[in-house]
Amino acid sequence: MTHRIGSIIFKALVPALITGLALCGCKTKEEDGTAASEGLVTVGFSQIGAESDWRIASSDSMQTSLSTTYGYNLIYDDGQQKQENQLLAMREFIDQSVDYIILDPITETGWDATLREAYDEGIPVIIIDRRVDTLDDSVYTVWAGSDFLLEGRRACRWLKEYLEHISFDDDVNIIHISGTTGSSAQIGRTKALKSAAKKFGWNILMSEDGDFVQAKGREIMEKALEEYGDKINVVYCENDSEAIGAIEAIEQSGRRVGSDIKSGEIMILSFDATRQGLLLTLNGKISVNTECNPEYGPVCVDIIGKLKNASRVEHEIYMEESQFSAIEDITEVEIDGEIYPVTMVDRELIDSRNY
Ligand code: GYE
Repeated sequence: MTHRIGSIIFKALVPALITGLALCGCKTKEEDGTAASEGLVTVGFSQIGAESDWRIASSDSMQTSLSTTYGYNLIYDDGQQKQENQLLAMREFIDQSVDYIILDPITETGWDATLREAYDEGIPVIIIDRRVDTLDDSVYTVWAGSDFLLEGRRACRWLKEYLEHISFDDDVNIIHISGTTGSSAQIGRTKALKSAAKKFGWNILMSEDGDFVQAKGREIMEKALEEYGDKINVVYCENDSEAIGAIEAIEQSGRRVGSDIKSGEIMILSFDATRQGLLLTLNGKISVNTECNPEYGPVCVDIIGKLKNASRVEHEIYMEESQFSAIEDITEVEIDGEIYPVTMVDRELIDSRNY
């Protein structure tokens, strides 16, 4: 009975409510999507996808920092590894007149028109992690990310120091599993390897795009082992996910992974330094792991805070990064006169890793 009365009252009220809304020209909550976000800062975030542990860590960081608890309404869009999806997401953010747009661009080119639209609409765009290559840099407000070329140079310099340390005088034969072609992380890390190989006379036997994905890392390594077998002594993986795949393939083939390349082990170099990558570094399967910091949430909060207060924000912000190894002989690397320490990985460090 109670239920029936309630339902009658409801039926009577609905048309009145609809008429009321129509008369005042108001939109329903569903129509404008803002009622739940009133008083919050609305941020549209176009993420690349979920290809690696690093990427998942970066999404987590953003979702934690830009949550309603801290005054944000985060509209998260997963681009599923496609630039066209990211462009669509950006257009939607512009149509919704969000307060800020955050973009992690899959590749560097192709963003000019959409960024210009956001600029013309007065929506500040924060680019994180990878860079955009635009005709005019003022179409985005700020870029915060890593120095990928420096990361690559640190990795290659470590290898050079290590080879000297063990007096390795055989050929250095490298399999290069690169990241997504055209992404800043790939461009920088690959450039560093190519120029080090040229300078130090290392051979790059094979160079293939592993898309930052474990399965592709494994596939490329299987192919490399078939083609080059015992010749291979070093694998340069552009992230931990690819390294994990490469290690699986090497071990499956009966070869050993490790830094003793004089005795036939295959040495792995990797990037990111995720918890899994650090575990493999601690047990010697990854010889050196050059860190790439995925914790963009707090960085974005800081930037938005400054923009809201009209404080000065740098146009480029670099993330702080380290380099990890369990090989105690190399304690630092020098690049352009600058000394970069190599941190010894231990359990405590791994336990304190969030990702
Ligand atoms: O190294 C890789 C990820 O752009 C720095 O993308 C990022 C890279 C990272 O999928 O794991």
